[in-house]
Amino acid sequence: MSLQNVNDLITRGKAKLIPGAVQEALDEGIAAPEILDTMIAAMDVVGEKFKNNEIFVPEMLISAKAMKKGVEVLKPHLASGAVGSMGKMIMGTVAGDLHDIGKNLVIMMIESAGFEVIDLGVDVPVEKFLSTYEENPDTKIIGCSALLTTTMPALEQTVAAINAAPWRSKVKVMVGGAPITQEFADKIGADAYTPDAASAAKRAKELVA
Ligand code: B1M
Repeated sequence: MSLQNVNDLITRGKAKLIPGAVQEALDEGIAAPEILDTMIAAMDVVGEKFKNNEIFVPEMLISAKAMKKGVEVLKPHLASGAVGSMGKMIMGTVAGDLHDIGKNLVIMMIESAGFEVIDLGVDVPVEKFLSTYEENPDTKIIGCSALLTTTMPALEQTVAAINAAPWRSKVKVMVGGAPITQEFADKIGADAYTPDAASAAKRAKELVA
């Protein structure tokens, strides 16, 4: 019942009501990852409705706001590690792409796995990934997110620029985002691809082990 409520409030973009609903689900003993899965599934419904012209960008945006409010309540229940002990990671959504919910979830799980994350935000130009590494040469991993098929080329260009950098052998490159596949990651020369935030954190730990 409360999971259904969480789902409804995300799809309807009820940012003010969602924290209470998420808290209610937690109080009922529903595990935080299960609540998060419900929220992600709700965003998929939003995406489908957008694709079918049943809703438009503003509705997608208010659902995104609701999702963010819900994640704030879940965060302490999902993330728990000692931040920084595994080293530094740089994360950003590639140029031309404004989607950040997935990136933020990946950051949350990676921080929880013990990394200190430098979040470059969204619409990050290639040069910014490079200059941030050069300012932080102790960085172990650079992570790039892309949510649009139209920004897959920007992901490819970002990874190509990192691959051409003189310090390439000192850092690992992770990529992800809904349209990205292992095959694409291999093609563009990334070190790792993962489909979701939990597996991203696991893979990050393996990469620096
Ligand atoms: Co946009 N959007 N959107 N959108 N949006 C999608 C992505 C879309 C699939 C919707 C659809 O048509 N069904 C579609 C893309 C189609 C395509 O490319 N084939 C789309 C479109 C078309 C657009 C616009 C072009 C619409 C327009 O303007 N006409 C526009 C583009 C703007 C731009 O970026 N330049 C646009 C805008 C927006 C909003 C700004 C309104 C808003 C984003 C708000 C925000 O992020 N702050 C938005 C939203 C909310 C969505 C949907 C509905 C939800 C995205 C989301 O947050 N998902 C989305 C439909 C969908 O995803 N089902 C859609 C939940 C999130 C947890 O999942 O981001 O996949 P995800 O992240 C996952 C994994 O991918 C992975 O882990 C995460 C957690 O498990 N992952 C990584 C992500 N990064 C990773 C990095 C890693 C590893 C794993 O390693 C480094």
